[in-house]
Amino acid sequence: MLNANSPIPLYHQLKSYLQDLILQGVLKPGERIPTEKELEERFRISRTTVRQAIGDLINEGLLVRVHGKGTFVAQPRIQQHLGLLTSFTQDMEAHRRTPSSRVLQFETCPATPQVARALQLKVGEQVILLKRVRLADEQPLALETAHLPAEPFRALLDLDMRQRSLYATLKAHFGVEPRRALQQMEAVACPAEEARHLQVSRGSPILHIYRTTFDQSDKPFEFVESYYRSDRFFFTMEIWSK
Ligand code: 16G
Repeated sequence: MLNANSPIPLYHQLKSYLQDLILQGVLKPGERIPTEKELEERFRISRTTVRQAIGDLINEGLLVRVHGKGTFVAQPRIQQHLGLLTSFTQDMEAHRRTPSSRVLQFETCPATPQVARALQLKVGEQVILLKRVRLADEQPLALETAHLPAEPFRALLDLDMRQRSLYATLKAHFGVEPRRALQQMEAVACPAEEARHLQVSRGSPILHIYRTTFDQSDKPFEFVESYYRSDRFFFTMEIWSK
């Protein structure tokens, strides 16, 4: 199957072969791929060649290595369009995943300078803090800490936010809908507490996002700090020339 006389390096041929098996669904998400030794013997190639091909596929996010267990086909990542203002629930439903949340904190607290600036409040004014681990099919994908002005949203605190969409609830109970958002995104090394909630290794790359969302009257109604698993999401956007 691999051709030693081809100008295409052997590691690249093996990589393309494995890539095709994954993209065609022959190797399924979560399935263990053959060991380095098995690939070496099957294709009569060196261990270095096998390692190079597998290493590339790990770096590209198609495979994941689990220490002591082997190398597995990665779960397909969720595509998020950066030009569309959607909720976590809508994103998951679009990918036929079942969303849920683990509520870590849901209470009022005084606005910090950062929160006050984003929500156009005074420092120390009461805000609702809602900290949730966001899951899809029971798997943690993101950690979100939302702040909303306590007035007019105080009645939110009586609701169980484990199975609810915040945006759908704001619309149903308060007539508030997101119209635009300012979003900032950076890659960081995952801090310890966030790593524990998201079941990733501490220090692994993660997306740190800030979003301020504005309603129909262009009033900011939420300021959210999120950590999104970079092994579970990728982002697309449409860009235009000047
Ligand atoms: C998204 C938003 C977050 C919003 C949440 C509402 C990002 C980075 N964040 O996750 O700001 O609070 O959706 O989701 O996209 P929900 O309506 O499902 O609760």
